[in-house]
Amino acid sequence: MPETPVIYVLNGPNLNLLGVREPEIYGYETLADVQALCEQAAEDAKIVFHQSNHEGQLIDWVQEARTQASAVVLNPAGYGHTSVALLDALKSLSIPIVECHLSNPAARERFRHKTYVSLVATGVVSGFGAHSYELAVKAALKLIRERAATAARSSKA
Ligand code: CA2
Repeated sequence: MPETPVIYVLNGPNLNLLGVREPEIYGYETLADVQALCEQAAEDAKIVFHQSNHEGQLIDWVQEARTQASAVVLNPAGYGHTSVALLDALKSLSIPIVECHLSNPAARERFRHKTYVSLVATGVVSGFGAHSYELAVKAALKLIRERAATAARSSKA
């Protein structure tokens, strides 16, 4: 684990439109507002925050997180419901993955009820708008600290 914990917060397609369209579903905060909330929630950890509309770019960042991050918070957006390739990339990680959604996909159309990401996520936060990200970053921090404590205990034993 890097000395300063690093949390990758990755955002999938169309989330660059946040706060601009469909505020009744996704809220009025922009993606820049969401980034600021994540940075506030991160305490001593560093946030690396990215958004892309391209599947391959998201996969490249997941692969980068293998060596650069202590945890990943991921809102895969539409790719969560479709991308086996993103799932395969996530499977290569041995750090916590927190899946995050602004809306509650389980309360929406049937095709949103399942994501591939959930198969490998440690946990999922959904339905709280931009606050979902704060909760997800807090959850990631807790998981990072628990892992560090476990590693310290086993190195003493
Ligand atoms: O609730 C979420 O965070 C979602 O991941 C958002 C995805 C959707 O496909 C998932 O089922 C649930 C859609 C992201 C689209 O973002 C927009 C934001 C503003 C305006 C239009 C789209």
